Amino acid sequence: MNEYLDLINKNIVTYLDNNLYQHNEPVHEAVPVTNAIKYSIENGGKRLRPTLCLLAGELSGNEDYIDKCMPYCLALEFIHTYSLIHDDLPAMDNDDLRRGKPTVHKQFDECIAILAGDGLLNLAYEVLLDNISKNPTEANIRASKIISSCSGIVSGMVKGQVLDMYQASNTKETLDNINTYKTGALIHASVLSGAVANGLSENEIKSLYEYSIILGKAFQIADDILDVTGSVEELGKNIGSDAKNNKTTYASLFGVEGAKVILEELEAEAIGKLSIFGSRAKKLVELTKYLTSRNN
Ligand code: GRG
Repeated sequence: MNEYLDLINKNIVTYLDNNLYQHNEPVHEAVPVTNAIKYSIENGGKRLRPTLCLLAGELSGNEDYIDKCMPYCLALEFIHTYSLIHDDLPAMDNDDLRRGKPTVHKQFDECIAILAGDGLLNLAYEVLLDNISKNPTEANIRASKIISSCSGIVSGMVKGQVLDMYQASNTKETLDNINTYKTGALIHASVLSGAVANGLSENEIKSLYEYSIILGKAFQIADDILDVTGSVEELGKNIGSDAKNNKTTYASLFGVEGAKVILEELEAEAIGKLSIFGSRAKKLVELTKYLTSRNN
């Protein structure tokens, strides 16, 4: 499905080899943390956020869209992986399996897991700033700011995680608000960073903005359904985590079948937002269908 998977994985490994490990080998005190970063990021992960970034960039028709997207791909996957490590901690969702392996705090310890997440977050900003210093364009500054605000406390993923940890009520409105920030914001940043960095028109960016908001919502609903119906083998993480943590989800509010109907409607709505791109958006349409019908 994902023609970009190998390319993204190769770039992640090369970046970490060049910027992290060789400076820490063999006796640097931070070796356990770099090992935990390697452990968490190098095996597994669907690389959906980098893929969305590349597919949005590809819409530009630029020959060098991959080069323009790659710093964002790395930053997005670093931030996403840090968020998974921290989300799995005992103070948050307290999970012991992720990407088919023991979570970082189980494999190493809690201190290492916290620091590995912190390290990944900082690496993300190093990549973005390095890119800006090499290519100081308005587009790169704007795309980097989108990633930073979508990851943060005012209107990003950290805000969503706070809302999720302290769910104020179990209504659909509360849930939608949590999902918009916790899951949707980084998906939104993935699509928009690729689009902005590649100079898509404001009209095209607006359509992709609307698309990404709907996609983020659909992605989380698919995740809610899989937490009930999925298998540990396919997901690489424990199922039933939402029920265990008394989380309200689309599956608990509407039942699995009800959530599936809503998901289908959102899929159609999201794809509709891509119509201005015509056949150029074929791959993005395919990815959207995969994301809403995925089993992992
Ligand atoms: C700790 C600040 C902070 C935020 C955590 C990631 C997150 C926010 C919460 C995880 C809870 C969760 C399961 C959210 C659903 C959406 C999601 C992020 C799923 C995992 O992403 P995938 O399926 O995972 O893209 P892979 O492993 O394929 O990268």
